[in-house]
Amino acid sequence: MTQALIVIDVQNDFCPGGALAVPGGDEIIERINAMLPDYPVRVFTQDWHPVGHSSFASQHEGKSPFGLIEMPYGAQVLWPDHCVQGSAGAAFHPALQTDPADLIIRKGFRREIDSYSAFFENDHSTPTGLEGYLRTRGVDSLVMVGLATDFCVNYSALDAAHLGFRVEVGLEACRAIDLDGSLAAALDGMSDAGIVLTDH
Ligand code: VGL
Ligand code: ZN
Repeated sequence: MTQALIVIDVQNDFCPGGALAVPGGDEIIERINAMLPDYPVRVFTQDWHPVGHSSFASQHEGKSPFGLIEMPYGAQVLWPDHCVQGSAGAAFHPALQTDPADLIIRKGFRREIDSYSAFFENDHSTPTGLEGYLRTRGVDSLVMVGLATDFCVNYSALDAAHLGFRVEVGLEACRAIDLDGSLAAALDGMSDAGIVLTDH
């Protein structure tokens, strides 16, 4: 078994003071740094949106952040402008050790489509390429940590499980946005999909 650590979106905008701050988002960083040496394969993701991305409430007249709209691919939560390509908010948190990353994968770079998952964009069919990278490196088991538990970690873990990887989510190294019960729903959904939720 070859196990990869997948570190999801530990970026300034998802940490306190950021544009889409996840409560306690920076509290997980020391734990993630300490986990890195234990894994032979280490992948980091970065939410990486162009200016004017369609998931930004600012692009939809009369809409506010955390509202919902219908996109061609289904319902989409609207967000404050965040993780704009090249901005300070899109950078990794400065306390995160990034040198050990084998691969950094960016997602959400197509203006018309959001991408929560590290594997597929929100249409559930456009691949990011991460599956091929992991398979060609012989990875069959994943440990996922990062931000946010109920969005990008959740969708990444579900896609990975559907693709046939063994998946663990280290909940102590994740923090949630928790919009209208989204954390409880995500935990239930991950358990139902056979994802192992641990105290890492
Ligand atoms: C995320 C909302 C919008 C995440 C990314 O990383 O969980 N959430 N973009
Ligand atoms: Zn985003």
